[in-house]
Amino acid sequence: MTIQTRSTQPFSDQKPGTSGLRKKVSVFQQANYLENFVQSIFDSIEITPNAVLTLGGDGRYYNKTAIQIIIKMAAANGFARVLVGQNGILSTPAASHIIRKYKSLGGIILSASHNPAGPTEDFGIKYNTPNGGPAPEKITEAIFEKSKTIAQYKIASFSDVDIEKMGVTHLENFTVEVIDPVTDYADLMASMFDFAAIKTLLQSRFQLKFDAMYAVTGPYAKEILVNRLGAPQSCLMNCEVSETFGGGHPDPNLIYAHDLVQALYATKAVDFGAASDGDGDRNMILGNGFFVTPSDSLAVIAANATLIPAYKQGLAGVARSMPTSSAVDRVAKKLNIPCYETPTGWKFFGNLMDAGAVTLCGEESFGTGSNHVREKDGLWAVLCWLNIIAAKKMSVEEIVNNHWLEYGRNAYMRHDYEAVPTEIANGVMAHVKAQFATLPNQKFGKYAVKIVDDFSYTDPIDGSVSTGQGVRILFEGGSRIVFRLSGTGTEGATVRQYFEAIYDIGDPVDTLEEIANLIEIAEEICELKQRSGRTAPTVIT
Ligand code: G16
Repeated sequence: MTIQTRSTQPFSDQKPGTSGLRKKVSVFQQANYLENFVQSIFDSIEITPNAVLTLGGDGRYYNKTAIQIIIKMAAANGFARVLVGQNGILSTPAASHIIRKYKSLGGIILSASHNPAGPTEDFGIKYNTPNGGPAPEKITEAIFEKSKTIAQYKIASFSDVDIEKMGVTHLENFTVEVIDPVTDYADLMASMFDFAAIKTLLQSRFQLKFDAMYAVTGPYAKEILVNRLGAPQSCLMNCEVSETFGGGHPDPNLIYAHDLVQALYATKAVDFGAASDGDGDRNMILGNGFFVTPSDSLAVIAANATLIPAYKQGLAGVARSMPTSSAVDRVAKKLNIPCYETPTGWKFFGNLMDAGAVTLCGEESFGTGSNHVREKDGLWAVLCWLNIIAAKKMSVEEIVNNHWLEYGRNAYMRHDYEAVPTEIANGVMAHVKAQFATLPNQKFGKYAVKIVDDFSYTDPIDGSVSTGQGVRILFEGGSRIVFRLSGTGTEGATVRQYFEAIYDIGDPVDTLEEIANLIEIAEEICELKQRSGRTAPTVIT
């Protein structure tokens, strides 16, 4: 094979966000754009002899083109072997598992997660380290620095590798192995959960619906839920992977997973519903006519973890991102285990899991996971719930209501204002920060501000510090408002507002009123509607 060194010019916009580099497909299609970023990754790591690269994505438009380019660049940059999912498919949690299982030097995952797919929509790329998790900030910063000065990249010339057929292609001392994307992951799930109990549940009158939103989890759900657990084929909704995700927005929430919501709210027949996102790491859990907030889902899984074979010895600790409600903190307190509060971004959980400090982690943004991989894991969360339901023999609603009776309740809501012009969004955040000196002790009706800060985090394992991770306004009694700019949007800025109201055991509960009060106070403090001219959030979850 011939290796070419091609000249290139840097692009100024290759700073990885919360979860890698996400841009419109047309941006990635610019000459050398993808190549520059991939070379910047390869220049930021040490490629050892015999190094293996895991490669795959969520099946969205441009995946296959990108995979052929990356295979050729991996060959030119000294990798010995690339493991690529058949048809370029690997869900994010499955990629994490493959990286770990086959001791890869790292992985490249091609996905823009829950963002829509297609020629005019989004594409994304991120690098995961040998632990299977997203690269930590010191590596993503190094990649960004390299991208600013890159002058050349290396690429091998050979014909495209057939990634539709499983098998091995040898190109001199470089090998490409096209692997089954599902089996290893399905085997891992079978080793963790009580499949016999779940099988009995699914073969009873219990009805399940799983919505893959035309994205990557379709084949995984089919293998696990239908082939291995015996659920009827009719439990699968939108399970054919399409390059455009069926023209939809594969974000598993009450707005975008409307087919599933309809199935669970329109009839009494369906007991349990779940959806996953573009790359299979997010999840939404529904009971009949009942929505489980992601924060509550994490708390319920933590409280019942010992019912699941993989966690029967108990949990080492738990972690949640800062904007996630503190429902899981209550469980940790009762179990007498540590609970860590990290910035938004799954990468912050990696060190804690590697050090054995935590077993379960979760985020309000529909992400839940454990130390079985180093990514959040949508189908794993679905299996946690099925295992817990099978063991407790209760409905989703009963499980959550009993949880609130035992631990108290954290009412929660998030408002997203998407595609806000960047200067306006920055102005809103600056306006809030300008009030840091005056807000403490200020009263908004019955709500007295206790603490205001811009969240910063010192990693307890390696001591690295991350600042500017979101503004927290904490009221006497524990209610909170958080303001953050999203790190995953691809158009303008997304401003997120998070609201949490605390009810202790026995408190009278009026979640709607408390959250409505916090929403009003938030606008008074940040003036987002006033400054942007928006009248309502784009998405409410
Ligand atoms: C990514 C990260 C998550 C984060 C989410 C939202 O998820 O992995 O940790 O919570 O983005 O981040 P932001 O609020 O900055 O938009 P995914 O599923 O998009 O990879």
